[in-house]
Amino acid sequence: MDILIQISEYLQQGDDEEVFKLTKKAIKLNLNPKDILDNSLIAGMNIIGEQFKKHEIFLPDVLMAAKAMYAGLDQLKPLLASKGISGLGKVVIGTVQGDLHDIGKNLVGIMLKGAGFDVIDLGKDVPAEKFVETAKRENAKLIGMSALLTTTMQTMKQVIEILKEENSEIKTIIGGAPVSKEFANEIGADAYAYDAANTVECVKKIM
Ligand code: B1M
Repeated sequence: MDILIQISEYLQQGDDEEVFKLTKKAIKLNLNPKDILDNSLIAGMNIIGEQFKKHEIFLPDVLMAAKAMYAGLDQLKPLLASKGISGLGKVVIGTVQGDLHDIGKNLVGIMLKGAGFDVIDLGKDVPAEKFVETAKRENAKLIGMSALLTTTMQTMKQVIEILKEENSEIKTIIGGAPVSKEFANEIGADAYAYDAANTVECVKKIM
């Protein structure tokens, strides 16, 4: 069986040891890291999302799949971020308050670092004020926010409102599964990105 399909299947079974071993093997076989990411790890996680939605699997299964995702992702990290340039400017990123989903946000951070941005990662469950305070203190030009829950997207709006009230020149980019270009326009975000690679393109355009 194709090694990428195998990785995806072990991820769906929540088998982090097999995902670790096979991702290592795929890297040794010189497979493109972006292919390993998209066609095994993210593909597997998308299936998990669908099954969870249909109540075919439950939260502990999703947690185990997330652990397995990290077993693969941690090995891909240095390869995805290997360009090693820096100095394109500071970006503050985080997952918004109330939201504990950080896999996508971490991928965005990896890709931005790889493209040469200085990334300050505030982690997950980040309140609106913390995004703004950190960006101001660090003299960052951009705030990047991730949300995976429809209920947490409104924190993005709060950040933009604070920036507007302060007449700040700090720009914003948003992303995450429930977020859309329309929502970005509605709340006045400077950009919306649909995945980590697209984030790099958008950030380069707006900075
Ligand atoms: Co949860 N979860 N989860 N979950 N989870 C979703 C998001 C859900 C869609 C599943 C479903 O029902 N199909 C659903 C949300 C429904 C909704 O609001 N519409 C959901 C739910 C309901 C929940 C809980 C409420 C479940 C519960 O407790 N009953 C709970 C909430 C906890 C909380 O946050 N307060 C919960 C918990 C969890 C786990 C902790 C078990 C785990 C997260 C582990 C972790 O992140 N460390 C988890 C997971 C893994 C998922 C799914 C299955 C996968 C998310 C993921 O990591 N995808 C997810 C289903 C899905 O999204 N299909 C689901 C892989 C990742 C690479 O993609 O994060 O989309 P993604 O990021 C992409 C792009 O979106 C984009 O680039 C990334 C790379 O391509 N992107 C950005 C993301 N952020 C960006 C920021 C940018 C730009 C682009 O600019 C800054």
